[in-house]
Amino acid sequence: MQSWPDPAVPVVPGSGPALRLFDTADRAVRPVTPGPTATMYVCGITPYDATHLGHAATYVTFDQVNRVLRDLGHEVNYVQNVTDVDDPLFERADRDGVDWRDLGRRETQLFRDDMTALRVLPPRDYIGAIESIGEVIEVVEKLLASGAAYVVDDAEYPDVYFRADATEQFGYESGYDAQTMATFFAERGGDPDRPGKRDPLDALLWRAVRPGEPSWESPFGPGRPGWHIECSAIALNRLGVEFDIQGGGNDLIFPHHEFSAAHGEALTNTRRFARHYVHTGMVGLDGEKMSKSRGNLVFVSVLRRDKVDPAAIRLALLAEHYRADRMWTDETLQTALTRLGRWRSAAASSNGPDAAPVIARIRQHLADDLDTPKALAAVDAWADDVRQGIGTDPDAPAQLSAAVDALLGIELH
Ligand code: 5CA
Ligand code: ZN
Repeated sequence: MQSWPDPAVPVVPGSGPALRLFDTADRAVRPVTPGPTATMYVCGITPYDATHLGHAATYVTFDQVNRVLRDLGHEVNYVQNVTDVDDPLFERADRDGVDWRDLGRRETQLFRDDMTALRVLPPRDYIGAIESIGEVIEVVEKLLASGAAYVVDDAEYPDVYFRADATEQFGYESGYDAQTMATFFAERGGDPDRPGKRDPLDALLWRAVRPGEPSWESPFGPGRPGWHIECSAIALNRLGVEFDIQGGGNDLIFPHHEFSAAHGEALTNTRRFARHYVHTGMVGLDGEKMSKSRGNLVFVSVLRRDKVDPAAIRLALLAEHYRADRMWTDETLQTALTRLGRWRSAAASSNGPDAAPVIARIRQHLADDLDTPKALAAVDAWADDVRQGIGTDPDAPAQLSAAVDALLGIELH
């Protein structure tokens, strides 16, 4: 699929400390240690209700990771998918009397426009599920051949499943106990009661065609891919195993990322699909997680239509730590608008205090598990000084603007 336009990123003189991020699997903040090219896979949208502020928060977070890695001199090979074949998409298309492919295309385009407005750097490879069906078929064949997968004994619907016990280390990514796994599996798209499965936790790899559902031919019969194998195949084929960062919201910790990892490890006979599993907290509205099923959504496109500056939306999303579950309120946006105004007037001043120590602080806080609240506070303090007439460096406003653009994705002029 087409990605979206790449905004120019200013080069900031100097360099910051190495990036450390919380790893879900190890339950600790650890250094990210990529080679010259860092590799990152972030789970993309299911295109039927894009882009709400929860999505935006997640993609802005990984954009921060991308920006910090680039600032450290790495190339970033960033891959993202689009789940453009899935039940919720079909259901929405049915409800609205539109073709599910058209709905997917329209919502994906809206998402690209929103990401562009938020100055999120595009993935190098942006891959739809439809485009990757050949890749999925290939890996499902391998999993069947190795015994990691099996066909259920059902003449009508011979679905293919992955054995949860195919890898020894299964469960390491989430660290959840059996009860928690069972609960989340049932809540998040799993089918524990499907007759014929060997273990209630076994995950769907290939769904045999049902009447009225789209399907593709395969050596194991016509059907369509399961969810986890889509991300597994797309990541594996572009980044290889033990890529640097697997990302998404914390609602994907289990079963999605556990199984994506297990599929990848079973396919390659390795023990660790990604070196870091990074998860964002959930953004909510009115006391509840923002989700399509609850319908309590605030859309980036609606805010943009109401002429809200996208830089303020981004700043609002960066105001709290990415791992915190948090609520979006009118005040969140108001605070960001005020802050953006202050930063912009300071950036437009003819002089200010030396920018170098502020830039060093921004880098230091971002490297510390993306501590954006502290990074933003460092810019606030500089802007306050400018307002009070402290500082006489005529280059400081332009230097700080360039750093805020490169490191935080916020344009100040
Ligand atoms: N297509 C799958 C991933 S392969 C999917 O989860 N799609 S999604 O449209 O439901 O979500 C897209 C991304 O936004 C995922 O990383 C998800 O974890 C994240 N996300 C969804 N809701 C929220 C929320 N309320 N707050 C923060 N992130 C969210
Ligand atoms: Zn995914």
